[in-house]
Amino acid sequence: MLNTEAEILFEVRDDLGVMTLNRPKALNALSTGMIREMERVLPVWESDPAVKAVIVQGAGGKAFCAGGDVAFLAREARDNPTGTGRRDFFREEYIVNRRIYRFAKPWISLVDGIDMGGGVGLSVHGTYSIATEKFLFAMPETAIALFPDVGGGYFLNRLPGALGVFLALTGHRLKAADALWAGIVQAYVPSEKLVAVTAALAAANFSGTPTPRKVATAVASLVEDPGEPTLPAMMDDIDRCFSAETVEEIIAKLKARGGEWAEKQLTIMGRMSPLSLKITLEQLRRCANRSFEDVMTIEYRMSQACMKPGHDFFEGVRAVLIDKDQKPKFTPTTLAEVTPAMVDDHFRPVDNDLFFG
Ligand code: QUE
Repeated sequence: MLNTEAEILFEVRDDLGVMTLNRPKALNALSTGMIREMERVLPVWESDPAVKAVIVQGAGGKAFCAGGDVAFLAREARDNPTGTGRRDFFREEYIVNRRIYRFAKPWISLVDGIDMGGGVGLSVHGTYSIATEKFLFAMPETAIALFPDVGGGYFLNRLPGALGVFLALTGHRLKAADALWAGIVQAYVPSEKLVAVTAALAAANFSGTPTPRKVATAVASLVEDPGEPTLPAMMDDIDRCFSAETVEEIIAKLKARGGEWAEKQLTIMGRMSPLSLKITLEQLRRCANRSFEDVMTIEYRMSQACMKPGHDFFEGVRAVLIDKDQKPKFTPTTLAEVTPAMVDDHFRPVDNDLFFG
């Protein structure tokens, strides 16, 4: 029986495993329960001959997935500071991210809406993502003093030029045409054609190693042109300003560049947690040329440092998601006051460290 009240739905039909994120009122933000269900069902689907590919989608027509249930994490730190919920959430989420990255069958995301933060970890590491006109991507974590996790250290480092650094530090949003240009999604299909996409995938033959090519062939007749991307005209500025060793250097380059675009990026970064900007740039540096598994170990350590009571993360969640005053009081207030020791504290081994054998 399919329980349509559940936060996440799993259904096998026409040789496909269909996973539906089902918290539409919370934009399908990921709870520990949803993640735990994934790690219960996905290993079964991975070895079940009745499942030839997995399709992931979000319920409600607005979001694929807005991220993690960060309000829960903030609540636990306040009400039960010694609780294990913050540890379990990130640990189990990253294990799922890694399962998707290594999944033995095609992992196909139908991204018909908001795809941010933790949602990106469910889509971008798979075989093939399809965006619609409702698609909206971002890694917005520096606004809540987190960092672009769920494998951000892996995929952002593989984007063209300094695009990954730009997306990580500013939380810049991409629509389908830009995400397609950047390689974050593999195809554009109008929302109204997604039913036909599922039918085409059900009719397809997937055997052997899952590759984007095999999925592309199956959906070729449904794919459309999303229009002109905006990123190509921005890439010179992005590469010039966001290729730097330090956040201060990026700020200096944007000030030297001047003009409307550079001023806008300075304003946006001025609202972010200074500590978060610095740990994020350090994350990308440390994760460059590392295996997916090494990246998840680094990010797990970072996540646990961010979950310690008193971290900027809790003020970020309060200001952006709970009180919604959009005026976080981050400490330190300035980049200059963020010491190398504060940054290094996010990269130390932790108790019950996350390693993949
Ligand atoms: C940065 C983030 C998140 C965010 C906003 C940011 C994030 C996240 C959500 C979110 C949005 C709507 C919900 C919800 C969570 O917003 O990770 O439960 O209903 O999950 O600026 O990282």
